[in-house]
Formats: sequence, C-alpha cells, structure tokens
Amino acid sequence: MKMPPIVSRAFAHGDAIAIDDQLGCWSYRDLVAASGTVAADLLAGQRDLAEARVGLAIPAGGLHVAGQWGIWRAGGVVVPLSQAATAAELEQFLADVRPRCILADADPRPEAVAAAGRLGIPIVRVAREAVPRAAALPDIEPGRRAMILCTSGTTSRPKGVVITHAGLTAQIESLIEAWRWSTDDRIPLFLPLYHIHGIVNVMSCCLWAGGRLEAFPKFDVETILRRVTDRRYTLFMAVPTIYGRIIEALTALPDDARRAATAGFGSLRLAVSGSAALPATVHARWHELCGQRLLERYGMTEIGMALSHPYEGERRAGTVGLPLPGVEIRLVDEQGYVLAGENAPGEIQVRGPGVFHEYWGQPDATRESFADGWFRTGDLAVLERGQYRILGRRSVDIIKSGGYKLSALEIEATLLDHPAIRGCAVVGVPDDEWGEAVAVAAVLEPGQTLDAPGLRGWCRDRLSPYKIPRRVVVVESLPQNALGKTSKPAIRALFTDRA
Ligand code: MCA
Ligand code: AMP
Repeated sequence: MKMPPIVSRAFAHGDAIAIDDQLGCWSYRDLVAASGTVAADLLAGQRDLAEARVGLAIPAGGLHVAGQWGIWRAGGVVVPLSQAATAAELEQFLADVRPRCILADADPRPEAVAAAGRLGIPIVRVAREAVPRAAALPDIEPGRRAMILCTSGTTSRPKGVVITHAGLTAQIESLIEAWRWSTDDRIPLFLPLYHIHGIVNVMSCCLWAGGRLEAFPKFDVETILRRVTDRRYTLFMAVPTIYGRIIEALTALPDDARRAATAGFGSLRLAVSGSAALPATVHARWHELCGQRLLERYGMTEIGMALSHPYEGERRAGTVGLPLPGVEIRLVDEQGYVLAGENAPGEIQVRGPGVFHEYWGQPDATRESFADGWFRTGDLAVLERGQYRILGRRSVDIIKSGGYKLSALEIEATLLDHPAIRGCAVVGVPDDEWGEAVAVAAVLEPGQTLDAPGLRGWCRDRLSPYKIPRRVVVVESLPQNALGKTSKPAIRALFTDRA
C-alpha cells in the first residue's frame, strides 16, 4: 500500500515522542494509530475519498496531526482553516473550496461553526480517546492533491493554492537537507497552522525527521523564554515580529535572567527568520545578545521555501542567500528578459518540484502566474556579492504585516460596507513592530465622522485581527495619478509624512 511518505516514515520512528501538547505527549505510533481511526471514520465504508476536500479546524498538537494524516490516508485533500478568521471570511473560503466536512476538536471556534452551518457543511469531532478503528486504505500516488491553502492575491478575493503530495515531499526534503534536520531535533511550534511556515517548515519537517515538537496554542513570549532558558530546543523558527518581541523581552530582563535566556538562545543549533524582511537592526541586536547569526530565508505559499542563507557560511543581514536544494531561481526584467550576473534587479521567478499545482478552480489565474514554466512571484530582488537581496513587491496592493500576507483590495471591499465610508484606499505603511501596518485613507459620506477605535470595533466581526486598519486618515478626495487612478504612493505619503 502506498502511504503518504510522512506517515510511512512515522512507522519507523515508532515509540519516539513526536509531540508534546496540552493533552500530554504523543509517540509516532500514537499518531499513526489516531490518524488510522480518523481515516476509517472519514471513509465510512467508502474505498477512497478520491481527493474530496476536508476542512481542518483543530489547534496545533497531536490531534491536528492525526486529522491531517487521517485525511491524507483516506485519500482526501486537507484544507486547513484559519484560527483567526471571522465567520464571514471563513464562509467565503469554504464556499469556494466546498469541503465535504470539517474536522474539529471538542471545542470548535464559534466562527467555524457559524460558517459551516450557513453552508450546510457538517462538523466532525475528532477525539484522542476515540475507539481505534481500521479500514482498508487507498494508495496515495505522489501526484495527487494533498492540501489547499488560502492566500491573498492582487484580486480582492482570496485564492486556494493547491499542493500535491509530491510538492510537499519536495519542499520538506529540501529543508531537511539544507538545515540538517535529524531525530535529535526539538522545536517549539507556535506559528499558525494554515500557512507553509508553520505547516511545512516547522511541523512537517520535524515529524519527517523523527524529531520532537512542542505545540502551543499561540506565541507567548514569557513561555518561550522559560523553555529556551531550560534548553528545551535545538531549533527555532519564527517571523521577524516575534524576534523583535523576544529582543524586547530579553532587554527588559534582570541581568542574571537575561544571561541565562540569551545563553539558551545562543545554544540553539539554528534559529531561522522568514515570511517577511528581517530588519538589519534585529539581525544585529540578536547577534549582540545571543552571539548567534539568524538564518534568513525567503518563501511563498505557491513555492514553499526558495532561498536561504547557508547553514555554514555567511549570513549577511539584508540578504536571503541562495536557492535551496531542488529550487531553480531566475531574475527577469520588466520586458521579460532573463537577467544574468549581479546588481541587476528583476522579478524572482521559480521552478522546481515544490512549486504548487494550481489555484483552486482558477485555470486562467494559474496560467497567468507562470512564464515558460517559471512561477512569477511578484517579488523583486537583486543578486549582490553572491547572495540575493529582496527589494520589495511589484504590487502595492500586497501588504505583509506580522508575517501575514494581506490584500489591500480585500480590506477595501469590506470597508466600503461601512455606512460612513464613501470611498477608501488601503496601504501598508512601515511599522517597527509589524513590518508593515494596515492604514486606510477614507472619503466620508456627508455629515459622517470616523476614528480608528470606532472603525476597529466595526471591523471586529468582519476581518481577521491583523487585517484591521491601525491607522485612519479622513480625506476630502483620494489622490489620483496621471491616469486618473487612486495613487497608492501618494496615500502612503499621507501616513509616512505625518509619522
Ligand atoms: C495582531 N494585531 C495586530 C496585528 N496582528 N495589529 C497590527 N498589525 C498586525 N499584523 C493586534 C490584534 O488586533 C490585537 O489588538 C493585538 O495585536 C494582539 O493580537 P494577537 O492576535 O494576540 O497577536 P499576537 O498573538 O501577539 O500575534 C503576533 C504574532 C502573529 C505572534 C506575530 O501575528 C503570528 O503568529 N504571526 C505569524 C504569521 C505567519 O506564520 N505567517 C506565515 C505566512 P487588540 O489588543 O487591540 O485587539 S507566510 C508563509 O507561510 C510563507 C510561505 C513564508 O515565507 O513563510
Ligand atoms: P505568503 O504568500 O503568505 O506565503 O507570503 C509570501 C511573501 O512573503 C513573499 O512573496 C514575500 O513578499 C514575503 N517574504 C517571505 N520571506 C521573506 C523574506 N525573508 N524577506 C522579505 N520578504 C519575504
């Protein structure tokens, strides 16, 4: 029988501890057994789910993995659901992907229950103490679809990124090799499990290698400082906002506690930053405090990880290194010419077995996102002294905040429903904590007023917390460019000039 490779590897890891979570610890054997029960229940006598989509709304931990592997073993496609999304956001994504059911633990988020209820999608509870069940399981060929992730794009509606089993395997094997994962590795998992960073780089690589994962419901700086001081981990992966918070917390500690905590971080064999640009100041301060150079890497939902500082060698601040194993990179200028050599900026295009399969139900968007078989990332970079440096994004409508990719157009479409707003333009503005913060310039209906706290309150049921505008400016009219379109650079200047 052909199993998803991560599951067949788990058989070999046997009684080794795979996960510590709120429910205790799970051996690899436990995960195999629990995922077999999930698969048997999902199949309910059927031979193969034949790529039916199944939502996954279980917080990080053994039960989440049992759900993910169970869906795969039954022949289904995993659709991880955001743990931060509002019911309206979930409903939009679920209506597009149409899962046959959603796996949840005993206490699903009300937002997921509401969205599923409105669409008539059943919620299936998964429990650790479920009576073990087994079923004949289908062969899982590598080319089959494995996962659909929700991503923001430059259109206002989010898209589903479809990744195959072969794609996931390629992404994982590349990182295992480059970052030297082994059975001795121990890593905390606090990143959300609806993005590649948490799902692949941390969770799947660790379980593939036979390492040990400690799962937390979310990032909490005090808990992490304690655990790192106690030398619980060998590896650490996070977004720049989290490194910024750790530095702030370390700096505020009394001398003795700081020395112990920084020695803990310094003893990690590797600490990786990614999902957004790591400010050079954070890179330098981390080195000053912990005596260690952060490894920065660059990736995207559609391609997995593409570029990385070397494991051994120079980790230059402001750069993201070179292509990872199995990944091909080229830079292309605006006329479509492939750039050779250094110091010529162009769009990053990527080719390799880890690149996604398709945008769910959007063949045109899929076709348009490739040029001669190369995926067009929309990110600009330059090769300088042997390493790539990211320069920014082509589209002003993509915002990166706290490591999350946001669509300015999606946020604008929601804000236009606000009774006081006649027109608006959303931009990302530089922010020390979040990388970029969401800001909106709004034109109001006659006689109306608008302030940031009031708008935040109104947004709470409509947008995930990180999409809610932090800064608001009311304008008479939106500045326009020479073509008569809203000028986003002019709108950004409204905020940066005031800062
Ligand atoms: C939350 N808040 C924000 C933001 N997020 N304010 C401004 N900008 C934001 N982005 C506000 C909330 O509304 C709330 O405000 C307060 O901050 C605390 O919110 P909370 O959700 O508790 O925040 P947190 O738990 O402290 O979260 C910060 C975080 C989190 C840990 C940095 O954002 C995070 O886990 N980010 C990682 C995302 C990630 O993994 N991205 C990978 C995707 P109030 O108190 O007023 O309500 S990218 C990817 O996968 C690609 C492939 C790649 O390259 O990696
Ligand atoms: P997502 O679509 O959520 O996977 O986010 C991918 C985007 O995050 C990329 O297209 C980049 O714009 C950005 N990104 C990821 N890693 C880095 C990095 N190390 N430096 C700068 N930007 C990054």
